[in-house]
Amino acid sequence: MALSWTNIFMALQKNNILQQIELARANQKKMLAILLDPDKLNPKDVQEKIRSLSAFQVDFFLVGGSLLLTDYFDNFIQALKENTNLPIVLFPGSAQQVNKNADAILFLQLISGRNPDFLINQQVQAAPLVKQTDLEVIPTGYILVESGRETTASYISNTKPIPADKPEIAVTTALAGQYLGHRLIYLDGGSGALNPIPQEIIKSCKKSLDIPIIIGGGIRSNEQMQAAYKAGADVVVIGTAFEQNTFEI
Ligand code: 1GP
Repeated sequence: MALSWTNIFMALQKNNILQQIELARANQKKMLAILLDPDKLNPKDVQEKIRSLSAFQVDFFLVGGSLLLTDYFDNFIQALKENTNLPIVLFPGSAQQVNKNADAILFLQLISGRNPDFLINQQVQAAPLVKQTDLEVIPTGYILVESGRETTASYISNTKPIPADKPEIAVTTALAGQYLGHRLIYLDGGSGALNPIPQEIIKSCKKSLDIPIIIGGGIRSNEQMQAAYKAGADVVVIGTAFEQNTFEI
């Protein structure tokens, strides 16, 4: 089959997700990513879910979760691919969640924690699996911030999130991530967080960092999303509110 320019352009786009995020940041364009957790959405419901998102300007999908309770991760990615042309980016809770059929992977290091398993062990397990794929690998400093109650992410990772009223710890951690070579910083309150990441934390990180910032966890309304953008988020991630169809416009 001859490749059309549209196909070539789409392929180029898919292999340059980091570049797209950096370009958007340089042009002060804000991005929206939707997190789909295979534990919470059946592959047969993917089509309907994608349809329900058509009113939103979604830039890419994140797929993953702290746990993996189901055995249809692969089918889930397939179902998603069949229903969208947007990039599919893995957001793995562990090395088990590497999948060759996605477009990219956030190669996460949980730098807010002091658990060697999520600082280096999971990455060592994942590296040979990633090597066998064509996934775009995006080194990402992942920072959990306290968000009102213990989240699955902090419980499962056995790490303490950064206190919500300590922006200076968030900034120094994020800066360390940047100097370690991470290309993105993801500040996360955790899925279903009671409170989104405080604006003070986003603002302080924005002021100090030269790399894009992703903000997620507990964003349930357009107002909260705009507040995160205004404070300096380059990408906002929404999972639970779209999963439960409760996002307030
Ligand atoms: C969780 O940042 C994501 O890791 C999304 O959080 O599910 O609370 O939107 P929510």
